[in-house]
Amino acid sequence: MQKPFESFVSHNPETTYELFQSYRATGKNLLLGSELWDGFQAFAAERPALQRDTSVADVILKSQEAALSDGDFYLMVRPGVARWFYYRFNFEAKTMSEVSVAEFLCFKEQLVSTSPVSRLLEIDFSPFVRDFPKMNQTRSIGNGVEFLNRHFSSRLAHDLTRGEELLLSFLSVHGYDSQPFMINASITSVKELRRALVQGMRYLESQPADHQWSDCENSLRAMGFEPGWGRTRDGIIKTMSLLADLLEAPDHHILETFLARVPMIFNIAILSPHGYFGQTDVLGLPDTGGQVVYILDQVKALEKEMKLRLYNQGLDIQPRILIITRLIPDCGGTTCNQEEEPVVGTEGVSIVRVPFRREDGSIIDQWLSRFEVWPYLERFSIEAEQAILDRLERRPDLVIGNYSDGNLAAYLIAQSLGVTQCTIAHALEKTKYLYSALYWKDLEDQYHFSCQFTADLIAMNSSDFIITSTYQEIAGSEDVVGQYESYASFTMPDLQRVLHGVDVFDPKFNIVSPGADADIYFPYTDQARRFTDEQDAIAELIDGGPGDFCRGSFSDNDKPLIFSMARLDQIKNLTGLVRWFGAHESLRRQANLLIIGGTVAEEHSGDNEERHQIRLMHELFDQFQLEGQVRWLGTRLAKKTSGEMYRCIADRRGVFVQPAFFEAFGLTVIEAMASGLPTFATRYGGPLEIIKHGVSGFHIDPNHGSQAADDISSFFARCTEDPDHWQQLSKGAIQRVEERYTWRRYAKRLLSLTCIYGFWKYTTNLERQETRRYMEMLYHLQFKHRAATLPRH
Ligand code: UDP
Ligand code: LCN
Repeated sequence: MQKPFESFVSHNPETTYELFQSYRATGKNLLLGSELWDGFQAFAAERPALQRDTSVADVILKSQEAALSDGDFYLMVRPGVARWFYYRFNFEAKTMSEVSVAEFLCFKEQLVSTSPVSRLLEIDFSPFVRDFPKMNQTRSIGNGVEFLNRHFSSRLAHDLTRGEELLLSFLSVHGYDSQPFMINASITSVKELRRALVQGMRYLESQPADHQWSDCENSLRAMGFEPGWGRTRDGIIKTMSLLADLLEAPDHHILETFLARVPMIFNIAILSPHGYFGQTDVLGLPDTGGQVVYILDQVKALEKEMKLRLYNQGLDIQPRILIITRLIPDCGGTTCNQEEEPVVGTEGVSIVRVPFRREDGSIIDQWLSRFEVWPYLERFSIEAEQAILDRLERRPDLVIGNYSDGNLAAYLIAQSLGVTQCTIAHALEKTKYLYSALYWKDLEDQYHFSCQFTADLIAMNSSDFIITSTYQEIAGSEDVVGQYESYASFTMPDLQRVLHGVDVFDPKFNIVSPGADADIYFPYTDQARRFTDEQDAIAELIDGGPGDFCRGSFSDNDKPLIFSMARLDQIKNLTGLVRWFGAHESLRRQANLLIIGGTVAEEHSGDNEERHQIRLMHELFDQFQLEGQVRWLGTRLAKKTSGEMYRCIADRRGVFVQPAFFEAFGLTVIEAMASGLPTFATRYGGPLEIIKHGVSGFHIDPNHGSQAADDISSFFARCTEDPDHWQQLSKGAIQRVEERYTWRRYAKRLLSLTCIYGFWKYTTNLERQETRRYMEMLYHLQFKHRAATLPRH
C-alpha cells in the first residue's frame, strides 16, 4: 500500500501539500485517524485526481494519528494488524520520506514538552528477543503455545539425543515434599528409561484391567517408577506409551498430551491487590467489577480441573489456590478486613488479605483507588510472599497477576521464588484515555500513568505467558489498535521513550477466554433450574413504583424491556443509552428501558466520575421526560438475582444493551447471551469478537447513538412482524457462549499452558535472563522512583 502512496506524493507534491496544509489550517498539532479521514473526504470531494488514485485515501484511512508543526507533517500509518509505518512530509521541500519510530516519537515529544533536551531514556526490548523464536503471521497471534510446541519439538527432533536427555532430566525433577514423582534415582540414563518403559508396559498388560497404581506400586517402583503416571492400569500404560513415543520421535501433539498428564501443578497464587475483593457486596465500586467475578469463577473451575487431573494421575493431593488481595480495615461492612476467607463452593481456595503499610509499618485503613496503590506494592509483595509460603509450606507452582498492580506484584513474587508467572490484564488503561502517554504529566495527579505504564511494561516482559480474553485485546482488528499492541511503541515526554515495548508476535500471548458461571447464567428456557424464589422480588424491581433507590416507573408494563447493567463509570456510557432512547420517538413507543447501575443519590457516591454520571442521568430524565418509560435502579444485584433478572427480561422478549465507549471484554455480554437475551453491544473491544453480528447479537457504535437506537428499534419492529426473529437471535446467543465461553474450557487450557511453558522454560533458555536484569533496572531506577512521587496516605 505504501509504494503507490509514495509514488503519488512524488508525482503530485502540490496536491499533497494542499492536503496536509488543510490539516494545518485546523490549528491542531495532533490529529486522530477519524479527523484525518473526515478532512480528507472534504478535501478530495473537489479534486478528481484524488478520486481516481485511491492510494492516498487508503493511507489516510489506515492512519492512526498525525503530528504536525509549521515545518513538518508526520503520519503514523497502520495498514493492518501489528504493522506500522511512519512518514514525514516537509512543507518547504514538499517531499516525503519514511522515518523511524524513534524520529516520530521525538517529534511528538517536542510538540508537548517544555524541556529543550530531547535526550531521553529509550526503552527497547528488541535486542533481548533477537534470537528468540517469533511468529510472523497475524493469524498465529494469540496461539503462542502451539507455535512454541511446534518450534521446539522440531528442534528436539533434530537433536534427538539431547532431546531425550532433556526429557529424562525434566522427569526427574517432579515431586511433592519428599515424595518423588514419575521416576526415581535408579533410572539414570535414557537407555535405562526406555528399558523400564518397555518392562513397565509389559508388566501392566499382564495385570487385571481393574488394577490401580496401588496394586502395582511395588513392582513398578522396583523398575524405577514413582507415582504420577496414572491411577488406573490403562491410564498408566497410556502415559508410558506416550513417553515411549516421544523418545522415538518428538511430536508436538504427543508432547502436549503427555505434559498434561505429568503432575506439575498443585498450588496457585493469584494476585489482585487493590480491593475490595470479597464474595458479597463488593461489586459495583469504581474499581471493582468484572475482575472479582472473573477470579471467583476462575478459581472454582481451576480447582475442579486440578483435582480431576491429580486424581487421574493417581495422586491424593488436595490442590490449593490462594487469592491474595489487600486487607482493608475500613471495609464498609464487607469481609475485606478479614485476614483469610474460604471461598464458598471450594475445598482448597481462600482469599488471603495482606495490608498496605506506611513506611513506619502502620496499616492504611481506607480503600484506595487503583491509581494510587503504587508506593505500597513492594512491601505488600514481600508480605504476600510470606503469607503464601506460610500457608502452602512450599512455593506455588504458578503465580497469576491480575490488572496492572497485580501483575507487578506477581512479577516481584515470581522472581523472588523462581516460579512461573502468568499475566492477565483485564483492562489496560492506556487505550482508554486519549493521549494518555503523551499527556501523562497533565494526567499524573489523577491517574499516575507514569507508574502504571512502566509497571505494565515490566510485567508484560517478565511474565512467562500472558493470557487474554480475546484476539483484539492483543492485536486489535484491521482498523482498531490492540490493547497490548499500543505498548509496542509510545512516548512519555521527559520520562521515557519506548521504542519496542511489547511484541504481539511473541509466543507468550495466548487467548483463553473466560466464561459465565453456568450455575447462574443459563437459558431462560431451562425452566426446571430457574430461581423461582427470586422472581417476585425481580418483578417488584422491574414493575414496582417509586422508591429511594430508584427513579422512574413504567406506565405501560406490557412493553418489552431494553436492559442494561454496569458500574456507573463514564466509559460504560449508561447515560448515553438513556439519551439515545430519550431522543428516539419510535423506540420509546416500542419498549421500556431498565438501567441498573450506580446509586441515584449523588451524596451516596464517593467517586467523582460516578457523581458526574449520576447528575447527568437525572438531567436526562428531566430533559426527555422519561419518568414513565425509563426505570433506573441505583442498586447492585446479588449474583443469583442478576442471573434470574436476565432470564425474566428474556421471558418478556426484551434485549440487553452494552453501550460502552470501550469494553475490554464484557462479562455482562456473555451472561446476557447465555441467558438467551438478544444482545446489542459496543463494537469497541471484546464484544466485537464475542458477538457474530446478526447471528448471535448485534454490534453498535456508541459514537453513533441514533443509529444504535434505530437498530434496536428495527429489531423490535421485525420481531413484531416475525416473532421467530427474536428466537433465532436468542438461540444464536446461547450457542455462541456454549461453544466459546465456558470456564471448563478455560481451566483445561490454562493448566495445559502452565505445563507446557513450564516444560519449555526448564528445557530451553526461555528463562530470558538478560531481559530479567534489564527489568530489574527498570523497576528500581524508573518505577520506584516514580512511585516515590505519589502522595502517601
Ligand atoms: N454485576 C453484578 N451485579 C450488579 C452489577 C454487575 O453481579 O449489580 C456483575 C456482572 O454480572 C458482571 C460484572 O459485575 O459479572 C461486571 O463485569 P464486566 O466485565 O461486564 O464489567 P467490569 O465491571 O469488569 O468493567
Ligand atoms: C475488566 C473489564 O473492563 C471487563 O471488560 C472484563 O470483562 C473484566 O475485567 C473481566 O476480565
